[in-house]
Amino acid sequence: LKQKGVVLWFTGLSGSGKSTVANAVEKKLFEAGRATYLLDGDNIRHGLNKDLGFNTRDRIENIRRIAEVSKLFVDAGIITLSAFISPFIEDRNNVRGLLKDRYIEIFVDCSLNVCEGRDPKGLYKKARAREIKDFTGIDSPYEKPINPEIIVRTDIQRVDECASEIIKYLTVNGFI
Ligand code: GGZ
Repeated sequence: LKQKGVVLWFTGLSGSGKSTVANAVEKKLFEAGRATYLLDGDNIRHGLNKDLGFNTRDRIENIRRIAEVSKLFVDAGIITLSAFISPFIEDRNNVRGLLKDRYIEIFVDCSLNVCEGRDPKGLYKKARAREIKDFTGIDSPYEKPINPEIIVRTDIQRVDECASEIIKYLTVNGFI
């Protein structure tokens, strides 16, 4: 009896906590004995998508490829956690269209102010100084989700609360 796969699609600003929350969810799923895989900038933008940058065209192609890879993992029955800014509504809707009922959108909501205050890699500082261009939230847009399945607020909730909320959604809706 094969487990049904699903993608947990984390969208939000740089520094919002997508990877952090996704890692916490993955840990809980691992403890529950579920097969998971986490896709994020570290394993995608340094490999498969290393030919892509951050202009609009490249971001669209980045998300398109990630959606296709996510679908392969989902077809293999794996709970796939994909954590990318994915700033455009149209692109996220295309992912939803590809994954159908196997797509769960999670808006990792955190104000630009708080994300910029965290600035773990100093990228916001560089973007403000015009040392890097097309930075999301500064000189490139982020379109907030309109009807995400789940919203977590990392500026007011602890990581563990966010992760628990997501696990609860998966349980209540029969995904796990
Ligand atoms: C946004 C950028 C940029 C620009 C480099 N804009 O916080 P991080 O560092 O670790 O995560 C960000 C990551 C965003 O890549 P994604 O593949 O998630 O973006 S998208 O879905 O929009 O294609 C950030 C870093 O790459 N980074 N330059 N200009 N983030």
